[in-house]
Parts: sequence; structure tokens; C-alpha cells
Amino acid sequence: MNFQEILKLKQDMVNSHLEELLKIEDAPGDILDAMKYSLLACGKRIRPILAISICEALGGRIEDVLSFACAMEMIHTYSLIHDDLPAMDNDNLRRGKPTNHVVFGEAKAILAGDALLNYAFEVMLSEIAKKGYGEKYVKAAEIVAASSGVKGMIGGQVIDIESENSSMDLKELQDMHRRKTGALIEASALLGCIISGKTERMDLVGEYSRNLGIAFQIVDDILDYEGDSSILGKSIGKDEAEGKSTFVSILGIEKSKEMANKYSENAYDIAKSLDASGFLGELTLYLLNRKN
Ligand code: GRG
Repeated sequence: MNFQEILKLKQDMVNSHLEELLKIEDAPGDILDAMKYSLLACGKRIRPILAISICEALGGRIEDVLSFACAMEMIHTYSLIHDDLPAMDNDNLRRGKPTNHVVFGEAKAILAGDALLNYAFEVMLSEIAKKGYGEKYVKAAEIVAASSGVKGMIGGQVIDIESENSSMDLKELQDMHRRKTGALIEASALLGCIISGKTERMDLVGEYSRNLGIAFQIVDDILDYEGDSSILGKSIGKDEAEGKSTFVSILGIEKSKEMANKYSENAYDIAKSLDASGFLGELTLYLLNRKN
């Protein structure tokens, strides 16, 4: 099987498990519809695929990591729903569809995001309880919690909001994105490593995912500048229109591409020593060259 076929297989596996997990009984009204509307829309599933692929590459079992991996996708999707709200970015297109609040209303979209965040933790905790897993799974859940909290993604969003009317330098921008985008990517990779049992590879996995996270965000900024909204499935050019600092606004488009290449190369080199199958390396290149 080639890379694209394996990627599709993994996306399908994540999608099926998400559907299975979302068979929640006793959810009143249309909250479950609102949760599924965004969660089961066609995202790339990068974070769960990263968790699964690292775990697999280090000799772990997919069935042991799949629920944790899907929990990461729930947290990521919650962040997208909340980020799109009128009080945040006020976007009306996400994953190729009208945003959650456009369809379900603002109050329901807030609750759908909250519900996905809570459910992610319910899924991880019931996995720990069900399988009688030990300390390492608790550690994995702790890393996930920290990555989405004030030290991680929420903290990054706070920096973003507070810097709305001022420009950032490169160091400040990188710090914001290390938290806002990088933290969930790093946590996905680390949880895969922890669940594989090969914790002696944590440092290397951390370094791989931090390089990948920066490259991922630079590419996100490049696509926001010169991508195609109909392929991306979300609106573009808003950061520029609102005068927000991005890698492109600070470095220019060519230097941004050079920087994305540099961090991807770093990640690629580490991927080779983490994953003999080559999938992780190819995933790194796919994320660099993506159009959505
Ligand atoms: C509002 C709690 C809260 C957090 C906001 C992460 C974040 C902070 C907002 C998400 C929106 C955003 C612009 C993030 C930066 C890059 C990024 C994470 C893009 C979307 O991720 P992809 O490309 O999306 O993996 P898909 O749809 O493929 O899953």
C-alpha cells in the first residue's frame, strides 16, 4: 500500500471509531446533532493519526491508542467550533460547511464545543477504567489536559486575543503558536509514545512533534495567504484583513516557505529514526505540501 492508501485507511479507522463513540444515549434535544455536525465533518484527522502512527511505529497496538487518539480529535474540534464563534473569529465556513453556530445558533455551538471537550475526558477516563490501565495512561491523559489548558491551547488563544491591535515579533508569534497549535500536536505524539510503552523515546518524539507543529502552522499561514478557500473548506485572508501578525506578514511569503521547509526537514530527519516503515516521514512531507 502507498502512503495515500495508508493515510485513507487510518482516516477511515478514526472516523468509524468517532461514530461509534458518538452513540451517546440520553443526550437531550439536538446537542448530539450539533456535536456530530462538526466532529464527523471531513477534517484531516492529523492529531489522531499522529498518535496512532507514533504508537504503531514504536511497537504499540492500535486498539490501545485509538480512543485516546479520538479524544484528541474531539478537543481539536471543540477548539474549532469555539474559535469560529462571533465572540472569537466570527467565521461562517469550516470543514467545507457553514460553521456550527450558523446552523445551530450561538448558545448550542458553545454547548456542543463544551460537550466535546467533556466527552473527550469521559472517553479517556472510561478507557482507563475499562481496561484497568496503569499509571502511563493516566500520564497520557494529564498531558492531553495540560495541552488544551491555560499553559497550552487556551493560553495561546489568550495571547492571540490580547494582541489583536498590536503587532508581534517572530519570537512572540512562535510562542503563541507553540501553545495554540503546537500543544495539541505535541500531546498527540506524546500520548502515542506513552501508550506504546517506549517512554525512552519521549524526548525524540517531543522534538519531532515540535518541529512538525511549527511547520504545520507556517503552512497554515501560507495557505491563508495564497490558498484556495474552496479547497481549504474555510475562509481565508482574515488575519491579513484584520492586521493580525502571521508568519507571512512578518517574514514575507518566500521566507515563510523556507522556514516551513526547514522545520519540516528537521521533523523528517527525526521521523526516519522513529519509524522504520517511513509513514511518519511521508506524513511530514504531506503536511508540508498540503493544499487543505
Ligand atoms: C477557542 C478554545 C479555543 C481555542 C482556539 C486552536 C485554536 C485556539 C483555534 C483553532 C483555529 C485555528 C486557526 C488554529 C490554527 C491552525 C489550526 C489548528 C488549523 C486547523 O487544523 P487542521 O488543519 O483542521 O488540522 P482540520 O479541519 O483538517 O481538522
